[in-house]
Amino acid sequence: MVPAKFVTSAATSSQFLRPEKPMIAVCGKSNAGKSTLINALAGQKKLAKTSAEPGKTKLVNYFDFGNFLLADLPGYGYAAVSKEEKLKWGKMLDAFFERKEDIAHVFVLSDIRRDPSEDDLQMLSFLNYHIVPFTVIATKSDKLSRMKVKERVRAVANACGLGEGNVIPFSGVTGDGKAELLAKIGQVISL
Ligand SMILES: Nc1nc2c(ncn2[C@@H]2O[C@H](COP(=O)(O)OP(=O)(O)O)[C@@H](O)[C@H]2O)c(=O)[nH]1
Ligand SMILES: [Mg+2]
Repeated sequence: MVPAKFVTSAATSSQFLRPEKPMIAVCGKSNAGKSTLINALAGQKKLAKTSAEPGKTKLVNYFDFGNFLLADLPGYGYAAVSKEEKLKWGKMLDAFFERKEDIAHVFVLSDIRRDPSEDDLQMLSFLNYHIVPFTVIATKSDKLSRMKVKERVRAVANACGLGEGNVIPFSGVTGDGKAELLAKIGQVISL
């Protein structure tokens, strides 16, 4: 695999890329582990910025992985932003998903230790409604024992109304789930 590269950031919908290869969008609450997942897939520590300070990414950041693109979406559901800013985000996400012909798949990230938030569930019903294919990634699996991971995958799947096979446990720290994620990406880009 060629090294993944940062392509560009979009601050407004007019700056969204028109991808010429399959694009997978990565979304989820601020702090869910989006940037960490992108770095883990790329095998680079600092491709996407990771931060302990949630809510910082307000841009759509595009990364080129050779045969596909990843779009790192602004995190939703961070309480400490103004109403005005939340509206702006909502509009940006709406505009992004409006171009669903540009989106091959969506990874919806959610911390494995928590049940999906209202925002996560809203995102999933939005994707269902617009018939955009997605996979839920249960992040930070290294925080739990193997047994707990299985238990939580079932719980997250249940809460999302999905089968267990549609929830992939993942850790950017140990690499748990990376093979499954790559297999999923392989499926998506071969379609
Ligand atoms: N233990 C552990 N921490 C993680 C993992 N993924 C992310 N984090 C931590 O969670 C915080 C937010 O991660 P980040 O990737 O920036 O989340 P983003 O806001 O969704 O992009 C950071 O402190 C990360 O180090 C993981 O798989 N395991
Ligand atoms: Mg991020």
